[in-house]
Amino acid sequence: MAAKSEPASMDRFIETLSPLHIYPLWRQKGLLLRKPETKAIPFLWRYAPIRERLIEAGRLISAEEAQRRVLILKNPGLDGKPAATSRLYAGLQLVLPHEIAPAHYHSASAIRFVIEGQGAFTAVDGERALMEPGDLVLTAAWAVHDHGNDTDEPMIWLDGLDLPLVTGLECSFFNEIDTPTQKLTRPDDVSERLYAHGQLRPTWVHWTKNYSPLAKYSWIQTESILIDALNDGVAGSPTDGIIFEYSNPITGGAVLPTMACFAQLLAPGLHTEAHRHTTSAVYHVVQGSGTTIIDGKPIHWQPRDTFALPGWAVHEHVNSSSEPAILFSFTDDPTLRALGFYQERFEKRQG
Ligand code: GTQ
Repeated sequence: MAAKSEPASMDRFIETLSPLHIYPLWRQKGLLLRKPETKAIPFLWRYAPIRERLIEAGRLISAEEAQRRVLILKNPGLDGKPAATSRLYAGLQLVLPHEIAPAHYHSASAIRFVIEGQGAFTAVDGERALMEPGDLVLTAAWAVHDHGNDTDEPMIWLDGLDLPLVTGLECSFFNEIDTPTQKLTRPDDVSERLYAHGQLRPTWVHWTKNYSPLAKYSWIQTESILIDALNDGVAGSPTDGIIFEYSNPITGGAVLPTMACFAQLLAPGLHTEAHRHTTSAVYHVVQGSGTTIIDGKPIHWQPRDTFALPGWAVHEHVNSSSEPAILFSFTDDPTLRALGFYQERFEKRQG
């Protein structure tokens, strides 16, 4: 009878393979996993202590010298990698009064969600987007962008980038341009006036780029959409409450090819159903307080905190307060959907 290989002879066999740089698939660990695994952990970054360090960084280095004065939110599970989840980067950026963060471009795509300050700008595609708290500003891959603050107050925002994905795919490019600021070719906030209403398309613009032509999604509009839905008694999604995706007004799809953005309102007393999806997310608290239970770990959040949801982690949101809570989030959803890797499962609630 043909016996199975003896373990000892198998081990001897395997030893002969390494000089040839080959290895048996049947012994390979961590390759054909039955379900997604990640080293990223559910984690919350409180705003106040980070803000303090950011202001201190403002005394130590200029925006110009730093290029971008950013404190990166590093997920403690990811061995010091500059990443909030295994595919998403997040950071808090400070631009002090009368500073410039010089013009550059890169193959990574970025979103900015404004936390503090009023009236600083991001220039992108020849247009300045003037930034107010809660505004979402896009700077897509390859688009030249610079930031500036002509006001007398510091400006702080959350940066979200697809950098771990881009570097993981070994496709990172980065360049400065010759001048600290880009040439402005269009009026401030013009894309908002052309596209923010969503339903009337300017027919003379032939937008063929793979990202939204709308540079800024203003908080005034986003907030009133959420509050109107609450007042209309809309229940929204069982797992996310009243949740809207920021969309590309041309395609109706995600704002960027690699990242999607969402604004959601959790009504007072809401405890959502639990689910998990392959996408990972970074959440930022705009208003209210609550708890998101992630893989059994309660993450208690307050305004201006930021927290990470690793891919495939079971989660549910709880707003036990008597006020509505509002969360902004960005995810890697378009990347996973484009590749056919999007999966979602409904789960039993953990709390
Ligand atoms: O503002 O362009 O947090 O290029 C990381 C890389 C911000 C930016 C970051 C960047 C930027």
